[in-house]
Amino acid sequence: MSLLRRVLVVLLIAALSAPVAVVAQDEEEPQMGQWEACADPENLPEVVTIGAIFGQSGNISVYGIPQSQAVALAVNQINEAEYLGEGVTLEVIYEDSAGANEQAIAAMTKLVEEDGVVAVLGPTLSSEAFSADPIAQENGVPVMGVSNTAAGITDMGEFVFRDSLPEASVIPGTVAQATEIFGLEKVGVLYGNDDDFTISGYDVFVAALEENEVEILDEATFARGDVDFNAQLTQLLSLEPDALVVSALAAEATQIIVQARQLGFEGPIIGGNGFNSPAVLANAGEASNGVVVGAAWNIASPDPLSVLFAEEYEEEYGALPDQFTAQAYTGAWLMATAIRCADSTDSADVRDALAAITDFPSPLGVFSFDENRNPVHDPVAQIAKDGAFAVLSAETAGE
Ligand code: 1QQ
Repeated sequence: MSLLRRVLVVLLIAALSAPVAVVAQDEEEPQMGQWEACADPENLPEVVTIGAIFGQSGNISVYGIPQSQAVALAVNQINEAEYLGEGVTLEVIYEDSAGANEQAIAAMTKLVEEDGVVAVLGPTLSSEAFSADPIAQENGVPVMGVSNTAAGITDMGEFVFRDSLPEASVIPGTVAQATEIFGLEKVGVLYGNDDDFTISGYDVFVAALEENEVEILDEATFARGDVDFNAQLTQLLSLEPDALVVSALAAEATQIIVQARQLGFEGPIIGGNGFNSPAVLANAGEASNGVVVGAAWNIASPDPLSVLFAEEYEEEYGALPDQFTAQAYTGAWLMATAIRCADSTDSADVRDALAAITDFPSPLGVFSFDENRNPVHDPVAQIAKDGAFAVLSAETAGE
């Protein structure tokens, strides 16, 4: 919160409660890192190093660059607050996975076996995680996905965590809400069949559509890197679906939205997590109006730590944060908290401390891991309106 706003809020509270104004002064400002479940650390070395693997080049960089920025913001705050103890600095070695499994494997191998990092954040894609995380698991180094949403990620082992809600925790609610608001009866389904996340999202969509008694008129597939979806879309739209349901990463999602509108489709386009980048809306332009997607976070969240994060992120980078940044920022704080509570750079101790985190206040809400190291909190359904994600309702959907 800016100083001015802070002052205004305090003045307002004081004015509204004059006889007990002292209460307002005592009230704590919302701030990260006030989770008091463990004592101040005393045994950490001057420099504690973790790794971060994000797709910072190529098509995936619309996710990976904001993720790196969000981690950097968190780490600056962690160091400023001396969260790991007096004179202790948290350092991050960033590696670019470029959306490529081989590159993710090379990055994880370097971080774990050469750099000797305490823990790793990332990699960006579920496919990369399935390739690279076994290296962390075998070496006993905790790894936390901050955007992996495919089924089975944490089944790789007890050192594998994620703070990103899986598609299975997000899509069913989105489909149920969209079905009700738009009165969906029949849809066409389009998905990438060469990526773990897009396949997993497809599986969850099919189950959710069945659950809501929405008929799947037909399905079509594509591969990562495809740019022309006219054949698949022409076929699906010839069946006159009420909505298109799409599981795709950002680059393909953008073209699918644009080309579906060019072919005259005006109905809702329901996407999975790949649609959650503002770059999809910006690059698709007006065509993105009516895109529906479930998320782990929306900027409209009234949670004080979410409001604060959005302000701080915007101030630092001159752009609004998105769901991926909220998850990456929270992930960095969670990992720092585990190191702080372990008061040790032993990876097994950090793993245990991470698994023990419950009710941690964060921009994602009050955060806990379940017994399988997956996040527990509520998702939010959104609709794209004039280039931004609004919370989905009959009103925002214009129905
Ligand atoms: C995954 C995803 C992507 C959309 C991350 C950017 O959810 O690969 O699991």
